Amino acid sequence: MVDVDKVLDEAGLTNPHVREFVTYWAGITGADRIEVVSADDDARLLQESLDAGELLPVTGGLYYSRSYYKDTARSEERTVVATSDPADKGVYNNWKPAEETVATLTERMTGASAGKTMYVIPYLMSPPGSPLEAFAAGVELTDSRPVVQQMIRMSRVGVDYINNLAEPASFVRAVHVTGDLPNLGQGTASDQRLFATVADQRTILHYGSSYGGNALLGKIAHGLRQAMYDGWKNAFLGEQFMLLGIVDKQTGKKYHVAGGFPSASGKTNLSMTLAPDVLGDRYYVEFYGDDIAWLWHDEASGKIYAFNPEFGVFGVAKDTNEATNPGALDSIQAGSGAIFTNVAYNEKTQEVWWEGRTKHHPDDLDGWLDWKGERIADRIEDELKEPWAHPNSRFTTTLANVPNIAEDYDDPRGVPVDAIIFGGRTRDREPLIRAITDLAEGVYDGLTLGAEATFAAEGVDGQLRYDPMSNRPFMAYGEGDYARHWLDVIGQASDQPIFAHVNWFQRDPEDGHFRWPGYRDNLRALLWLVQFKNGEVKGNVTPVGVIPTQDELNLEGMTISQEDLDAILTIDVDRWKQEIGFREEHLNQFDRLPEEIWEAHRRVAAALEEA
Ligand code: GTP
Ligand code: SPV
Ligand code: MN
Repeated sequence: MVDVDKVLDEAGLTNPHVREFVTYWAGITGADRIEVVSADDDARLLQESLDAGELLPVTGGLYYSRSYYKDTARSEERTVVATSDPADKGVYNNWKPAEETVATLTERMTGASAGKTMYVIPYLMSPPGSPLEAFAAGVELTDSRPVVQQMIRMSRVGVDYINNLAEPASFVRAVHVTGDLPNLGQGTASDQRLFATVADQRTILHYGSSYGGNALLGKIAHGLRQAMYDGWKNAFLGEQFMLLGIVDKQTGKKYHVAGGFPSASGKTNLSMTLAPDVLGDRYYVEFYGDDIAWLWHDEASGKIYAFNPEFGVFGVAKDTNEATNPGALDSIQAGSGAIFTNVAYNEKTQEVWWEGRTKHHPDDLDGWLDWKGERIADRIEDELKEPWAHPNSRFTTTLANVPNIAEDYDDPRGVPVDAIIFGGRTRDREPLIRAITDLAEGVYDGLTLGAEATFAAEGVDGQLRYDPMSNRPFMAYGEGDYARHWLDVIGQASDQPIFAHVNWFQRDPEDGHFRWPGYRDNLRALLWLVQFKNGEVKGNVTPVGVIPTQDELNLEGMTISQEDLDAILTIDVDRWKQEIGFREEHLNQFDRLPEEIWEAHRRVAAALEEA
């Protein structure tokens, strides 16, 4: 049995509630050793992982890891939110009673870390000193060293964050036990994995994975699911949002845009975007966050404020290259300390590669291993077309490595939000951008965000589904209550953000090409939105919002066919009428959906009938 007190004393971990929590779970999991970590331990832990072969070296002081081949994405089916109030059950949160969930997980975790080290990671999901700091402290226990290295990049890690809490007992208790990955029955009827956020106990228990979204508990489980629940009870919003600033050098003004796009649908790309060359003299984009934002009403200014609770980026590798996202490449260059997961790796040259990194894969196959560790040169005919990297392969790097990081990204006061945008992968119907000026219609738009699912979750790629506010996989409570909470939080602001719906993914039904070039050009749509909010352009009023006219959208230096432009700046009324029927079914599933949302729905439906 480990002498827990001795380890905690030596680490200077004094918070008695944390000590009690660590002692309890050390007993359950049966770990052989306990180690308290801080960000300063990073170099030593990396060396230990290299020595143990858990990490492989990448040229330039970077790192490579491979996760078990059945463990490469979030598992939505195995993820639950548990509370002791059945009224918290929603359509998407996989609600379970707290007591039985804790009992099941305690049983699965019993003795499951035997022979391993249990790392104690005290962390903070917030810039220190923020108004929401009371909800940001947590302690993750994990039996995986690579999880520690990732957490050190993704959150602020050190004992001081939990020793000096205003309320010493108020921290998220997060336990991660990897389990015996080859014997968990992933995807079968006897799947042993279970990922639970016991929201009303502020406890997170995840068993059976070492992949990011399932294992970095500060990020998705705390930063999103738990924050969403805490926000409901404490007047803030925890959302899967990117957060960026647009600086207009000519006027000296700065605008902040928060945006919810489903997983692997462009948040990282947009928040790191470079202005198109022709607009670069006047505008630039500043990065605040690419995956999570917490939003609240700031009484002093009457505005909605936001910050990014994370400390790093866990970005999709696929298609990241000099043209699509030079900022991301910059953030993972030599010296950044970045960690790659499940991309292709060359064991001789220690290089990495993923689909879309370059137009063609490297010609010389010598030394290249695919994401499963199999030699590419040995592939038989049938396997040649298979990707080298997993489609959900990722890179992990700290915010400070992002070249367009905003100077005030760490400011605990956050930044005022001028616009909230929603968007997903939608091959038809959704125009490039439609602005929405009414709060209820904006919230209604978020609730009815429909998109094609991606490889960020197991087994659902390409499927069309509704994804409220892009939070479907992270929903903590019922959708009707969630809508009410959104109306209440944003409704408090006297100076409210404008809403908009964007779509970079409309396709030509004939040959499937994207009608809008996307990436850097997406800034053009956001600039129009800012101008519209400022009253500088009027747009075309349609039943589903205001769309830019072709003259208003700045298309200088850009190539797009007239046919594509026409398609993305118009509304297909018949297709939208059909959509209204689907939305009605979708919204009808939700208990206690506010009347304001139904009114918004009926207003849009009636306007379409008249169109
Ligand atoms: P999560 O980290 O899973 O929450 O994803 P994310 O929303 O941050 O997604 P990300 O920005 O990493 O983009 C995922 C994929 O979408 C990448 O393969 C991008 O290349 C692609 N993508 C991003 N923006 C655009 C765009 O404007 N047009 C097109 N066609 N693809 C895009
Ligand atoms: C997502 O899937 O939305 C992510 C990555 O941001 S993960 O950490 O895997 O959830
Ligand atoms: Mn995400």
